Amino acid sequence: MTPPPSSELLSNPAAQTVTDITITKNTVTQKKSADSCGCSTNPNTSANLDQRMLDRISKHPCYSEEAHHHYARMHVAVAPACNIQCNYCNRKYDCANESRPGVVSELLTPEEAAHKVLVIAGKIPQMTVLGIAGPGDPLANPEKTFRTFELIADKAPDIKLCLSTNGLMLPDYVDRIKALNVDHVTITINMVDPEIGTKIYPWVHYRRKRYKGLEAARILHERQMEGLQALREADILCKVNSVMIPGINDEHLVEVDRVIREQGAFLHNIMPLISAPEHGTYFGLTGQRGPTPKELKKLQDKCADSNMKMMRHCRQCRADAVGLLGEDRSQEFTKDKFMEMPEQYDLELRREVHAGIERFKEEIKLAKAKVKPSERIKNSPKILVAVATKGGGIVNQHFGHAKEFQIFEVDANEAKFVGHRKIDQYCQGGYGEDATLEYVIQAIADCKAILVSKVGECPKAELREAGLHVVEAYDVIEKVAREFYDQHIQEF
Ligand code: CLF
Ligand code: SF4
Repeated sequence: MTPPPSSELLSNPAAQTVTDITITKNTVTQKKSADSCGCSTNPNTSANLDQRMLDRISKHPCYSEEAHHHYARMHVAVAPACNIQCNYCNRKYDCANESRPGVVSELLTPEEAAHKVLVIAGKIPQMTVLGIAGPGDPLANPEKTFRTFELIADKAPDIKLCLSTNGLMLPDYVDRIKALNVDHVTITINMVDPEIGTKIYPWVHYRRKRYKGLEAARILHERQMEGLQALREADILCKVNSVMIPGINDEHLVEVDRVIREQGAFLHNIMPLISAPEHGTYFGLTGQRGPTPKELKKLQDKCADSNMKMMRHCRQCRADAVGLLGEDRSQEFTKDKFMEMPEQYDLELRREVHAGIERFKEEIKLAKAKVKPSERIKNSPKILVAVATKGGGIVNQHFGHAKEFQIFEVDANEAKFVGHRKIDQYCQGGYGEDATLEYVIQAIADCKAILVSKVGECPKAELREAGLHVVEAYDVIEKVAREFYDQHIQEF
């Protein structure tokens, strides 16, 4: 065993906010300091990717499922305007192509944004990616977007730059994106058939003119395809986001998946439509529903079968998100707070922290390898388990503190991340809420077990009564999940 990375992280005061990781012979423990609080065709396994590609994605929490357990991203909300209208978007809120509807971010100037990045780069050294994803479209605000990237590239050279766009203006800016060394670009593509596009986009504003109906959808489609091709020619990694809208584009997304794969997209992220009347969107007001988790997984599985790399760990984060994908630390860094904080960017320290994380990842890999059978077992039944984790790839969260469960599909060969379920936190001020527990049980009703670091006797009894096995452990997720599977295989 290599020495625990925690010793080096904790010996440096500037690293006190990072996750404190300790790994011993059979047990992994992970604590937070006081300050801190996938794929069936898995794109992120070394078997599928060459070394150069692995280096490009290994610290990007969205492009690598493995990285999302360890590395964080942040967004800066510098791009207010948009040039199209999506029926799932209300302009009062953030761009719903990369965000949950109903979320409002604080707008920043490029200089304020650069200051925020340099503050957070010191406080959260495992933050490796800066994304611009709204609140409107980054390329409808090119000067603010590119000025922000320039400032960061100059002052924080190890931070990867990332942007997410609807694609309308992308072909015009690929050269500039390349020149700034932005290696990751997301395009939201909801259709490759403009007829279907007319049900999603009422208008686009292109070259000083507003287009409606079929013409609008056709322009958007052509520009998205042109942009995707230009990214491929420029060797920039492209992820495609698609919003799954039942009855409108759900079946069609299989075709979208095929086309974007042919056009060279690296990763496909199919996200559920989130729709409610209170969001004030067209779909919300007309009663358009979003997909169930089961419908979403079925579509993702179908597309993954076609060999497309499929992202399943997206959290539809806000345009000012900060932290690991499953956590939201944006409220610790509101404008009134971060403008008072000093910049603490320290490249050497960041490199040390990342080296510690990489060593920790190796330890996890070894622990996973130990529970893998020497030969692949065919046709073993698959089950789902729900995991409470604060990150690091470890079962390390108390049941009552979880705000989401990671869902793993387990069989006799492996435990594979397949998604997450958001829930309301059960424990509120030291007391559990019965109504919340009922809702939590519903959210994971299709799982066979729940893996947690600890759970109180009352909720444990109710979880068991609802048919769930309750496993209390503090160890590598895949190890706990696989051991549970082997012990209970007769039941599946
Ligand atoms: Fe941000 Fe998007 Fe870059 Fe990631 S988010 S701009 S690629 S750094 Fe990630 Fe958030 Fe999902 Fe986006 S989890 S909404 S996919
Ligand atoms: Fe809203 Fe984003 Fe669509 Fe623009 S691209 S309308 S900001 S969801």
